[in-house]
Amino acid sequence: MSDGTLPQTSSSPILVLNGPNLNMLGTRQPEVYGTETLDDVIELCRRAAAAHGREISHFQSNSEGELIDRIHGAHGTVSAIVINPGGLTHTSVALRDALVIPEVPIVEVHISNVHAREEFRRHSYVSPVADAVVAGMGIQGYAAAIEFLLTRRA
Ligand code: DHK
Repeated sequence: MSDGTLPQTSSSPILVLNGPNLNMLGTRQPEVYGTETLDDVIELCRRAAAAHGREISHFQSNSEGELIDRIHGAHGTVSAIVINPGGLTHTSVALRDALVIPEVPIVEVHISNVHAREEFRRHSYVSPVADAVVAGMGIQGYAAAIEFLLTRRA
């Protein structure tokens, strides 16, 4: 392809993105986010995808710009995106604008039930550009998102 990206096919990896503070899973407010780590999340995602003969790629950053750069890089190279934007969910128009660029299905995941917490967590800039939203299932929500992406009917 002229832009140097790989062609996007149905066998391209699913990109799992985690935003600010999710590198602290297992340590950070375990009563809210549980005791499992980001490594556990990635392993769970790998298994969920492998059950369908598929692979994931993953990226976590505490930097909004790095996440946006990774999303730009997803154009033409991934088949879908599973994203927990962390606190950027509630603040970032720029992240929302980036997510439409790859033109792939998107599932927004929240470990906690954001609707049962502070008022400011009820608004998401990402939800309007997501195909589905998962909240309150703990880290199992990531596996549910992958299962949805790999089994849904158009
Ligand atoms: C994670 C965060 O870091 C928060 O900023 C969101 C989300 C909720 C979660 O539940 O995974 O408000």
